[in-house]
Amino acid sequence: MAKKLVTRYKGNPILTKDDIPYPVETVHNAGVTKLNGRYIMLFRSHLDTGRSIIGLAESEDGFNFKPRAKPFMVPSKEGKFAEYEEYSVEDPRITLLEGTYYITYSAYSRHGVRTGLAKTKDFESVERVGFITQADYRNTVIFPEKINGRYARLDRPHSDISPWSIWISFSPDLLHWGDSEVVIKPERYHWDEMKIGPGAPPIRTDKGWLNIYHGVFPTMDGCMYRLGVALHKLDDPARILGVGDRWILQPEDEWEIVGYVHNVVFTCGAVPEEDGTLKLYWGGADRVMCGGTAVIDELVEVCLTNSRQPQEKIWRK
Ligand code: BMA
Repeated sequence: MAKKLVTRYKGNPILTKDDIPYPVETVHNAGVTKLNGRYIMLFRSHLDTGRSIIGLAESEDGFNFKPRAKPFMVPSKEGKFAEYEEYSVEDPRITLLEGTYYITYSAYSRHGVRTGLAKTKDFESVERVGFITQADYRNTVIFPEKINGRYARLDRPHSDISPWSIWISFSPDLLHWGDSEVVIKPERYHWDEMKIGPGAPPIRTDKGWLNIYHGVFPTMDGCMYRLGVALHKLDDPARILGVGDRWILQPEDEWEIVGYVHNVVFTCGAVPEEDGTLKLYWGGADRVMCGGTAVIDELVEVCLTNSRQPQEKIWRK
């Protein structure tokens, strides 16, 4: 059997709707970060309308989380934010950049889904910054530092004529983005052949930016969501050093196999630790939050020594 790259926390699931002090139907797809040594989790919850809001939970050890009494972000009632968040705010990702925590999230409305950007310094209050994509973009993750003087992000536009792929863009100010290029496409007849998208915000390692992404495979029984890894060049993240051939996590526990949407592990966050491990967080079957650990070097090694062959127009060297 292939080596297990992610060790599940024994107490999974780590957060469920029964823990939340206000009515929700699910707890899933959470971004996680650290503030003053404490772990902060922003999690998505479906309401019984089928729409989603974002809650906050805190932890000392990264696995035992206590939710706050009230949601952290609900669809805005103000101006353009009210218009474009009319239905839902979903799938938050958190990046600590120059002392501020930036939150990217999917904003759903009658106009489609686009990426919103919000910021906070303390997770007590939150300020909307703006929308940083047009419609039909999701899964936006911001790199935790400027690269060659510019901010960088990965995202995943929708497409009718190409499998949904991971793109990169750059910005002088986090609001205006451009120089976009496709960087990784799904590989045919592979575990992620149907579509891929960024998961956790990229993590800096000595050998490159570690990108933990999700990939989808269509089966006769619906889609299977798994997680994989890719490594981007440190000083030129539009270039890929390797894409792990194998998945690193797939639905195996019963709450990953059966839920609101069956057979889903979906990440929006991972926290690197000083000992060379990371804590990885994923939604199980769009219903509960799960956690685990991985050794960062092992994930990097999969990208470098067990990589897919570079293929023209699949990923760029
Ligand atoms: C994706 C997103 C995720 C969700 C996943 C599985 O398209 O909507 O939020 O976890 O599907 O349902």
